[in-house]
Amino acid sequence: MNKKTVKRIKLLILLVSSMMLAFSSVACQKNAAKNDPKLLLGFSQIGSESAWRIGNTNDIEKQAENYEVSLMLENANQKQENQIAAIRRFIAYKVDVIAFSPIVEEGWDNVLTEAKEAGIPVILVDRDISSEKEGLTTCLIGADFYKEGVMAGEYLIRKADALGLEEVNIVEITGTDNSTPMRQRQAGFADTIAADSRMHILESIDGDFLKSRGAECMRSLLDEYGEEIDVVYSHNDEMTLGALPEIEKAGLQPGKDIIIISIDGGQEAIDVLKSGKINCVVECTPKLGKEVMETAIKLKNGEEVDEVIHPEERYFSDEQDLKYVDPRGY
Ligand code: GYE
Repeated sequence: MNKKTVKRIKLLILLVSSMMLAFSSVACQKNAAKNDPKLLLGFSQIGSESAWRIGNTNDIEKQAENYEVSLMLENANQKQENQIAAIRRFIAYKVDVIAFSPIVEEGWDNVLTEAKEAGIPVILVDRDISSEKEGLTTCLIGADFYKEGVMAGEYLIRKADALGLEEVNIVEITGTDNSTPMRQRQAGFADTIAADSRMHILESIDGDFLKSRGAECMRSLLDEYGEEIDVVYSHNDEMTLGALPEIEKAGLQPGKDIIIISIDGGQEAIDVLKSGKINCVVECTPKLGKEVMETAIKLKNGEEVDEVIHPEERYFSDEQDLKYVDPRGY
């Protein structure tokens, strides 16, 4: 090899190695961008029992995308044990923040203590927990269910006045036993009608927020009380939509022979309200995703968050002009 060739080979080696270096640094940068720590949020959803719940899941997914949050979403199919297992997986995975909608209020102390010990903040979405222990969760983002019950009760008092009713016999189809919306929708309604001596609750029966259970409950209530029933107060649209055909099968007209009051305000219930078979629907919005993402980001950054965030809610009823109700989106 002459000197020239050796020089050329050296140059080539230099060129190739510098190209390799440049290439690997680009690769490195790419990798860094890919692993750029996005907030990792574990969310345990209750299930898919209602249009409300499906709307809530969709909104959380949509807002996670908007806020560029990596979402680990787990659906518990209506079982508390599945939610507990999901939260344990989130802890093992070392997510930045855990959010969950507790199906019932009791029974979370152990798993939430584990989350606390792992230093992972927990956001309650939609429903609350009940615990003797302090500091297991950071905040609650969900509706004021007590106020929803109050709105339902106030509507009924106005309706009874308008119709000049002297006795008002009510049957109540309640949501999942021991869940926050069940407890508070019941309490808000009961407290509101308590001072009105016309009002009597004949029976409260557990419909578990399910359409099929709403139908079953209505059949058994009709068997028991028949035409004595003046009002059905149902804790969600799904159960209401299950109950209505049963009332019709019994030869009664919902909305006329029986006053129907529902909660959620999904599109299907609003359409039925417009047709006159439901009298009042109290709104409960499932669109909690934006607040959840903003709160999770604050928690990751170690910022203060509000302890309770309640969305604004209203009611729709046969006292109003319903022509201009916006599409509900759930
Ligand atoms: O009303 C019902 C759903 O927790 C507010 O759960 C929620 C309730 C909602 O299944 O439809």
